[in-house]
Amino acid sequence: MPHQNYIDGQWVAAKSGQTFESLNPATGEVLGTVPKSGLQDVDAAVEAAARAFPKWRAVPAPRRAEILFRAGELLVRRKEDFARMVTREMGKVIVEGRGDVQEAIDTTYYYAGEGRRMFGFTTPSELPNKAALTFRDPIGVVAAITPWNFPTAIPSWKLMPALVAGNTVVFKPASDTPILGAMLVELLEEAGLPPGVLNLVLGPGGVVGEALVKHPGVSLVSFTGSTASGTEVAVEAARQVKRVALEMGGKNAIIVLDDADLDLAVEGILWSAFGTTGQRCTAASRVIAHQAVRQQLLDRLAPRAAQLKLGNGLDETVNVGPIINAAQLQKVHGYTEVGQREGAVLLLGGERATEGELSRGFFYRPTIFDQVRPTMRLAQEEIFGPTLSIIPVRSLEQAIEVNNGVPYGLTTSIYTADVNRAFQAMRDLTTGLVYLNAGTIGAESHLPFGGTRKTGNGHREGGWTALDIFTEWKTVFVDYSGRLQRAQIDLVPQTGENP
Ligand code: UN1
Repeated sequence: MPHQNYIDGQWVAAKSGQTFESLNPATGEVLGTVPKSGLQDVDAAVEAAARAFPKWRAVPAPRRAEILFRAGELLVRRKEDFARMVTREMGKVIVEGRGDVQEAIDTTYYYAGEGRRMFGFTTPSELPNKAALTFRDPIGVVAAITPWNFPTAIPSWKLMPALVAGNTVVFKPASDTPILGAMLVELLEEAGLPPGVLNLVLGPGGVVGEALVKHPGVSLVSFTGSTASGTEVAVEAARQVKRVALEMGGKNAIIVLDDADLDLAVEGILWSAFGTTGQRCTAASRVIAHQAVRQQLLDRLAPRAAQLKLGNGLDETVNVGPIINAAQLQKVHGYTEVGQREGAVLLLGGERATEGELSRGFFYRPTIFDQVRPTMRLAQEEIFGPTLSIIPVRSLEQAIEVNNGVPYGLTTSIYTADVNRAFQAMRDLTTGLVYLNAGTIGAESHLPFGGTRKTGNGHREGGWTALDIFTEWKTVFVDYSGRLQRAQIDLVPQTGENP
């Protein structure tokens, strides 16, 4: 089935007529052909979004929200179809495919609800007979540039708050998961979005993404992807004083203290390190283990990791799906070589899995390195694959220092039964998310999501905080005194009488 761009309410091919294929990373199967768009397609989409903006911003937010509620209902009904496509196009196992879609459903309903909230503030004025109030205004045309690892959830984090707030959008999904991008747009069209309000341009990030970021008609770029690409986005956006919200890399850790419930910690580590084949910004790629329990932990963890079943995620018995593509597989294996060169001890995996059907896909064995030092590249750089480093430490303080001593700051987990140490950790861990006695993944759509340091640029997606990305404050003063009143100058005496 050919998929197309969606511009100004029409499904259209790329102006150049060029196409590319979307592949199943588990099997190599061609899932469909999609437009390989260029600058002209981006121009047409941005122009359509700009034309639609004045009308869309004038629609009352509760009415905009009704379209989102309908989209949420449609997604509930089609959850299984979407989930199966998530598994086929992205590779994650089917339970996680369902989770991805559920997160999009939750997010869609949440922002539909915002249509009847989007609270502003009112506050007293310093002058009599004067009111002060604030409104959230939409910003304009939003470019939503999204990654392949959560092909429905992450687009929903951007599209839903942007739309409910009255912006119009040009959506550029990752070129590894274009069909899911098109499916999501089809669903929103069916839910009733007017032409031009949401536009889809498929194609490579280096062309389409870059053109969107550079386009003077785009007022806000919301980007999730690598820190390298996000930095380019920020530099270009700065030149044009565009609003920009970035969600980028992670190097998340699970801290296991000497009083931890080790069985519970093992479950959290397996899920966080090898779930989604480690391809989450929230994946755990470090375990910072107290020396007193490190060996016991490894004795329980390694055999369990070795038993994880690799394969096509549509098979419900499979635990770990493929890596997204050949380049990522190469990168992940490159880090195995880096770790060995740096002198870390390879305990498990470290190679491609090619037996039987696996040879058709990009499979890599769950990999564990022990005796990793915090300064090694293995312990500092984002890998985005099923590679876990065990870093021994001797105290909570050292664990916190190691945790915080990386360029990223998305999520941390700590296993301990000691309430004093738990609160100390909550205070001193400098990541955007912290989990107590749970792994590093599991963020919920109605709470702020984002990270410190090079993980982001200070914004938080999810929850009410995403509205700060997709709106700007307008402060309004209403003077109903009928005379000139000068702020800061006409000081009213505290007796209550006007001067
Ligand atoms: C991501 O890793 O890119 O907490 C997003 C989680 C998910 C979202 C992850 N709810 O892992």
